[in-house]
Amino acid sequence: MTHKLPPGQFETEKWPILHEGEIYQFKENAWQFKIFSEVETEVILSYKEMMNLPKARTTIDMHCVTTWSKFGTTFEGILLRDLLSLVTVGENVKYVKIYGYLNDDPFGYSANLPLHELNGDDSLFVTRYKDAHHEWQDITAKHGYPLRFIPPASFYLWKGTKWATGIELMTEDEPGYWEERGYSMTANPHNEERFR
Ligand SMILES: Nc1nc2c(c(=O)[nH]1)N[C@H]1C(S)=C(S)[C@@H](COP(=O)(O)O)O[C@H]1N2
Ligand SMILES: [Mo]
Repeated sequence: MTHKLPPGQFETEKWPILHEGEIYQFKENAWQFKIFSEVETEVILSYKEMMNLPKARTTIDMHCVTTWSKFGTTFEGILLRDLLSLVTVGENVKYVKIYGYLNDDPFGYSANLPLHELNGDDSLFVTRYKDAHHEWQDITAKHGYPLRFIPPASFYLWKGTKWATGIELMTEDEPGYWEERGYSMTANPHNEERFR
């Protein structure tokens, strides 16, 4: 695999930790994941139902807007396209918003993304990872346990919602948490799309 360092980034072997609010404390009974809005019938999954879905593995480079890039982390998780196969997506849906916890609010954090760029093998809600310094292990609480979205490498990492709780299907692009605060809607690190 060829690793390309985007402009203005430096490579780190560590995996820094960045987020707003408290680290979410997982309680299985209270946890659920919702796929909603422009769908025929919305779906709510329990933790067990989520974990019983097929798992995929992919190696993805991460690029954080604070200028670090981490190459070659291998993730295991549930492909976004497999989750969307559980619903009938409205025909005019072009964008998604991926929600996660901010403190006690399960929908307090969000990030918007174009759906057509999330159909690949590099678009998954991860549960485990492995890198040069770690054997296979669960995603830690700080990185988003029990379920965390990792975006394709063509997006900055703020599009990777930790403590993920749902996918909203949308016909129009709508800003998420950081996008409302001035960050880029498209967020391609190779074009250095940091701000809007
Ligand atoms: N729920 C939630 N997800 C989040 C955030 C957050 O504040 N809350 N921060 C985002 C930002 S700005 C970054 S850079 C990455 C950092 O991921 P990491 O701490 O695993 O490196 O998480 C993203 N996902
Ligand atoms: Mo960030």
